[in-house]
Amino acid sequence: MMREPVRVLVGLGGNVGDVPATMQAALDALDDRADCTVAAVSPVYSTPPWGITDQARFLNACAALETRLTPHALMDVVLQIERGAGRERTERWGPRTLDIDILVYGALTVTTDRLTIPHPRMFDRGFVLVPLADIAGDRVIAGHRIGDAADRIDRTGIVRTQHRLEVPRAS
Ligand code: A4P
Ligand code: MG
Repeated sequence: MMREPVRVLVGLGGNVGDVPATMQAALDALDDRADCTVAAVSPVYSTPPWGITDQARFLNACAALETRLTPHALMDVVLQIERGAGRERTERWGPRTLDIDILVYGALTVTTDRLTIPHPRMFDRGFVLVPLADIAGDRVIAGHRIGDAADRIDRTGIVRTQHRLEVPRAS
């Protein structure tokens, strides 16, 4: 069945290993699929750890995708990519090579055991909102304009890095 592509926003984060390389590999893997294209990628930010603060700083970025995958199929793909990056689930909010959160899926609201979209904690987090505003500042999610939410959020310790992620080229 052919579905119309949907614009999806994802957050990428990690604090173990060569995180920019892991993020780029994840974007390439998503883009290699016939049912998914990477449309935009934010700069990479260095961010203080949130939740469990006694761990290394994170690198965070956001990307926009165009995909025909359903939300749950995309979640399966994301989990597979996280596993491929050597992600081991130990503690919630703990250290990780790569975490990919589905922040927004078109205008859809999803609330199942496995998936909550829009991501329930995205508006509490500078490490999500700051990079997201770079690629989707004018998007309105649940009544909040991303750019305005990013302007209001605490950005203590959040700094833009020189790491550059590339939008995979069409081939
Ligand atoms: N899940 C439900 N909804 C979603 C969604 N919209 N996107 C489920 C992705 N996953 C979703 O996630 C647990 C399960 O959530 C998934 O299997 C999926 O079925 P997880 O990745 O195993 O657990 P987690 O990431 O440890 O927990 P959680 O609550 O997702 O944590 P977050 O929110 O991802 O936070 N500090 C900084 N500076 N930067 C970070 O990137 N990340 C975390 C993790 C903590 N502190 C951080 C950062
Ligand atoms: Mg997660």
